[in-house]
Amino acid sequence: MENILKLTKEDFISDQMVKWCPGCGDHAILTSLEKIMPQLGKKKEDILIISGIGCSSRSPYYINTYGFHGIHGRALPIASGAKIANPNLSVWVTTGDGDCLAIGGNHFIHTIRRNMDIKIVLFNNEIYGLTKGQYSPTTPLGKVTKTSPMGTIEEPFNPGELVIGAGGTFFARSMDMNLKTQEEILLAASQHRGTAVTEILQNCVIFNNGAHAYINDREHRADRLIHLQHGKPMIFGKEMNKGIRLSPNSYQLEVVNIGENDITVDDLLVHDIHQEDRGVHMMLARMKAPDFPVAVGVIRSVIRPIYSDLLIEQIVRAKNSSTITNADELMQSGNTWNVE
Ligand SMILES: Cc1ncc(C[n+]2csc(CCOP(=O)(O)OP(=O)(O)O)c2C)c(N)n1
Ligand code: SF4
Repeated sequence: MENILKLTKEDFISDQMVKWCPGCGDHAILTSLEKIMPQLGKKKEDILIISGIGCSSRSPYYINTYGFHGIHGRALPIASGAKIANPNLSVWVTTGDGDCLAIGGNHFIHTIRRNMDIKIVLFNNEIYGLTKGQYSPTTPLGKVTKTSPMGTIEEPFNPGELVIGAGGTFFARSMDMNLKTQEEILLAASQHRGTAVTEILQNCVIFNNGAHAYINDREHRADRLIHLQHGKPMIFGKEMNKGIRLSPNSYQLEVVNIGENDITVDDLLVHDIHQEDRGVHMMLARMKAPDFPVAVGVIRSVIRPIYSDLLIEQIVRAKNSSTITNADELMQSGNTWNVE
């Protein structure tokens, strides 16, 4: 038998030619996934990667595990079925903002509500890449695209808000090129029992180049991103002199400068990923430029029973409380009638 402890990143590199555009953020996400796969402690045949349709959804070809390239927006029902049929599998879904939040939006919220034990990696380039630049549910309001020549007139979804609002047990966010944070987050997602959603802000160099540049350019990112870490005060900024606290007046988050108005590190919020109440996590997921830094890292990780455990328990209970022992007895039980 294969010694699972000896697997390395190279074991997960497939022989398929990667067809993403040079410079696409998907390459960095793929590298992160290949790197964390050996750390799942699973045999390759116990890892399943499922996708819908889109550039991002090509990932199952590029990772050497079992995989399934499904139809547009339908990765999550396929993944749910696989997990129920074989709860031992580590089931991953790679999906885009169009695939997951437009056509697949309904499956997304219900997968989260049920707390299916599935790891969802949401590549968010705020555009439809594969179909050449139509706007998606995360495209910012007013943005000119191929299908919004005068600017969109729709308020976009914030995926974090959607996840937490649907009762999500795990939400994390990262930037495609920040491999260290990304790997840390994907590993945390892999260890979470329940629906773990990781949103990765991904650059589509061809149809939405620079969509995340405002928060991620080298010069400004220290002031426009905050890396949240469990148990640590929420500090950020080039000089590490800014922080997030709950305003004593409005009970909303606010950015403060450490050292001004007698504010010290002790006044800042300390990040607690396990806080049951959704309030602060929701506010953290919603933070956006220019008033707030965008939060990366694990924002929420709480424990709730998972669907497949509850289902198995229920099947055992049903079997134990029934006098029916086989399919023939079942067919002959209850209301039966003859058609004459
Ligand atoms: C039922 C159906 N509707 C529409 C399409 C066309 N289609 C394929 S991929 C896609 C959007 C992909 O965008 P996204 O999920 O954001 O992924 P990206 O390509 O940006 O990674 C669309 C609309 C399809 N394949 N099937
Ligand atoms: S079209 Fe965009 S998302 Fe698709 S491979 Fe090219 S750069 Fe990446």
